[in-house]
Amino acid sequence: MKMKRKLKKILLVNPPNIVWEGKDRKRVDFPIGLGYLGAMLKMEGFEVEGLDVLMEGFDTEQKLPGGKIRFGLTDDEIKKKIEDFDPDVVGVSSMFSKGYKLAFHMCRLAKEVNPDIVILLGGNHASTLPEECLRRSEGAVDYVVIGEGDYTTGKLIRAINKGIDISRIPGVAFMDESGHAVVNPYIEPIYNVDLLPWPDRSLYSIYKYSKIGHPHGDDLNNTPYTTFVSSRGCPFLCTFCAAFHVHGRTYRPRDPELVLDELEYLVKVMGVREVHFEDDNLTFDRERAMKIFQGIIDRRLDISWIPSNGLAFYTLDREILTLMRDSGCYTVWIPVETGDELTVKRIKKPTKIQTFREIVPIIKELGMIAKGLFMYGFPGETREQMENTFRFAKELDLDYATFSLTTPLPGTELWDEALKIQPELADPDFDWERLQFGISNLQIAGMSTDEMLQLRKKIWLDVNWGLSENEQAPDGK
Ligand code: B12
Ligand code: SF4
Repeated sequence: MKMKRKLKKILLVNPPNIVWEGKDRKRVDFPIGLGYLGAMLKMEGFEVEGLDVLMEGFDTEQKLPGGKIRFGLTDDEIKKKIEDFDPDVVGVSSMFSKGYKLAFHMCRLAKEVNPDIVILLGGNHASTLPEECLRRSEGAVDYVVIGEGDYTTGKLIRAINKGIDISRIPGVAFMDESGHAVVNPYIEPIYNVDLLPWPDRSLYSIYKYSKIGHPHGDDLNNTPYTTFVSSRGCPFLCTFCAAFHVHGRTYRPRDPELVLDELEYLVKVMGVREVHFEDDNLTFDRERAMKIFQGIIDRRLDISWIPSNGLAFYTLDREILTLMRDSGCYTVWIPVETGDELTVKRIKKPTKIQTFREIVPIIKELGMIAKGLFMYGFPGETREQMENTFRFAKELDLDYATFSLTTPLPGTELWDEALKIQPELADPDFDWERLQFGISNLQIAGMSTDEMLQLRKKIWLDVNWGLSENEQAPDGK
């Protein structure tokens, strides 16, 4: 595919999303992936603006059929923003499978404003299913950027500008002139992540996210806060996890001193008082993590922080947990997933159940909040195995626990397992909106959705509030 254009102005968009009424919570955080992309594109000489439709229109809700609510700016408001900036390229993030329709809708809106706008789609869902995104977006998406977009996006736009054959740009998928999807070879992970510019936090105001205050995990002690990434990638093979579709299986840490420089800048220049680490595995390299935590203390950054996404639990002990507490960590999200020995092995989670028994009391004793993440309803899991998880959740005596119905994400081993039990998942037009952790209506555990939800309600009320299933939880869940 060859065409010559002069593309200069790029709008990077976090599209509207859906939540399921009463079952799901609206959340929005500084979209750090787009922040990284914007920083690199600016460095490469492009004119870049950001539009976070979710953040700008957080309180704007529109009821959709089937108990869903769309939130984010309205179509007219989105179009007006696009018209005002008048971009040559609109890059849309398609991170979550369940948000795929609205990501495509966003692309269509941009084409309605100006059919000449080149539309790029990137993020986890787009990287997992590039061909499908091209097909199902019905012409609204021109190119899918697969994997880390930091270098590929600029390369692609420069190639279009120079009229270079796009099939020569790795990490890109597109429709050829005969309407066939072409998926170029994938890129290698970015091994030296220290060479990347810091995410551009002026593209989406961190102060606005702080004002909204609905972050990942709901923890927020101090504002302004921002999301932060100190490493990319996780080498483990958990069967339910989709993170590798973008970040691969190679752990790529940033130099701790450079991480601390960015943190110091955020504190001293931007006034940041809380940091949410979105690393898949913040403590994977224990010594490196300790250097970062010690550096927060030595540089007197005086922040609060949380590991919002992931910790390698087997690296934790009293020494590192004390340093975490002393450097400002106040909540530890604990990815327990299951309390059933057989299930731990089946899902390939790199932890032992006994570790949680040892670590949770230390977290609490040190004065941090211990919150547990559990999953139940794995393919073939018996009721007894689920009960093992629920009993374990009670035994751990956590400050809070969430229970997700196991939801297979595309391109994971869990998806393949679920497919064997539920062949309808192979439907090429499968509705990805169903993949929501609170309501997943996939019958992968040989139990009805209602039964699964009833179990969830019971355990939720019991573990978190000591209430029976006929009572109402104070958090409304
Ligand atoms: C932060 C996060 C969130 C935040 C998002 C906030 C935000 N706006 O950023 C919140 C809390 C909202 C969230 C919620 C959920 N999440 Co989440 N989340 C993440 C997490 C931990 C980190 C994402 C991140 O910042 N990565 C770091 C940056 C640098 O990478 P990146 O975002 O991927 O961006 C790079 C590329 O993707 C690409 N790129 C990204 N966007 C674009 C756009 C264009 C145009 C281009 C060219 C390139 C490009 O370039 C970037 C730079 O290299 C990921 C795990 C992961 N490792 O990705 C899960 C992840 C994305 N989440 C996931 C899921 C399932 C969910 C939930 C559905 C779970 C639930 N409870 O129901 C919810 C749904 C939310 C919703 N309402 O729909 C899955 C998605 C898989 C899928 N196929 O759906 C992931 C991959 C987790 C996993 N381990 O499987 N999440
Ligand atoms: S340890 Fe976490 S990030 Fe790594 S594969 Fe497992 S769930 Fe995914």
